[in-house]
Amino acid sequence: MSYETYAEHIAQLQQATEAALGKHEFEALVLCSGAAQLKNRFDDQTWPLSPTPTYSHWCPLVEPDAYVIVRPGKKPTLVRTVVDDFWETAVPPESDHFWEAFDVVTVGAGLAGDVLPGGKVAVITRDAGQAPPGEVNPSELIGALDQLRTIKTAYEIECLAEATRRAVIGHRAIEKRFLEGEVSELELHLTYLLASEQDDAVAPYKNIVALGEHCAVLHYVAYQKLKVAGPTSMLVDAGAKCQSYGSDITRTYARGDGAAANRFRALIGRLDEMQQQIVALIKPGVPYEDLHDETHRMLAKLLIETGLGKGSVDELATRGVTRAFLPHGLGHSLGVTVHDVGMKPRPPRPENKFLRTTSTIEAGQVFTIEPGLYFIEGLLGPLRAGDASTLVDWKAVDELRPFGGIRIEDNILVRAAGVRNLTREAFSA
Ligand SMILES: [Mn+2]
Repeated sequence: MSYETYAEHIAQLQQATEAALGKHEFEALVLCSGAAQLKNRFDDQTWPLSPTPTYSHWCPLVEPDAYVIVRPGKKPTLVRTVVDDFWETAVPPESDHFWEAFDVVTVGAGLAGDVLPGGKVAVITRDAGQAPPGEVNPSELIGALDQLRTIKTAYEIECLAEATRRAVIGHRAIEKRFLEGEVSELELHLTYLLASEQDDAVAPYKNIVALGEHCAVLHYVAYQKLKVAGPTSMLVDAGAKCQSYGSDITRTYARGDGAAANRFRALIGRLDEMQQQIVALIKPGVPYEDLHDETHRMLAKLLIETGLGKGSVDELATRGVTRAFLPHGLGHSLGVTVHDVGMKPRPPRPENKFLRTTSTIEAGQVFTIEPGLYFIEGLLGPLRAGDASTLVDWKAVDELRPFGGIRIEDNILVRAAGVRNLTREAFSA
């Protein structure tokens, strides 16, 4: 990676940030990486640093007590706090492309205050209790800066594409290990980390690695050591980082023979097709929530065609049947945080309450498309007990329940004409 587009990324950010500072009447902006935080007050260990996202938008350096200072008409300053410490050291940055964009100032412990600007300053930090002087986390300015994060620069797209390629290396390794036979969730999780060259603490989010009925737990991270043999399923939802940018990819697999395993495998194939049909509907101007609604109609059709659902598409989509099989939202923005900001200008309609994305699709956005189909007792139990019970073939549900569920998730860049599917592109390379 050459990161030749980084200078242009900073130039665009500088221009847009100057406009936001002018509008909200600030003379300078201080973005704080954050302070080292104790895991709890009775412990002497600190959490790995996860910097303030607005800081990471400018600077990929992961160090505590670093500051990016933005002032109209001036080259941005990067203040580093360098401490003489023979116990610990920060992970060095993976490349040197960013230093030249800043005037770099190095200070000793606790001395950053000497070089930070005075006047009407906005300070954005994850650690408000340890903030330097200024107006801390002004909400309107944060809203404006969050908006900037929704349309990716060429540099950000390059980082997200690379983060996707890195994750796909892990996905290939975990698929291979799963299909080989007897294996535990813990071993699969570690296989992914090793192949994608990541420590658990620096992955964009904790890997979701589930076998069998655990695939029905949407955020399953309780990796068990128990070795599982024979026909079963695996759901793996795991990403990787490039600079500060993270990918977020899910695949589901089935292993072994038998009527139930074969039926579940066929269902994975159908959901995979459906996911690509949703991606094909993406274009600038379409409200994201419309895609989510269309997903429920497509899922209703899939349930009927695979023998899980009975009745009409309309009944299944409007009487809560599809929402019991697919409770979460269709996707979310990606960037320096895995559920990135700025694409939820209003809450979703009540029946879509977990949808994180309600903005209109625009060129330059990068978001996930991640439909699923799960057998979650807490949602199917009430459905089975209610009026809509006759719309489901419960025998088929009970046959598939040990496989937990399916999710297929890709990372999508919207372009003026069509999309670039960063995930399928990396899998087919
Ligand atoms: Mn996701």
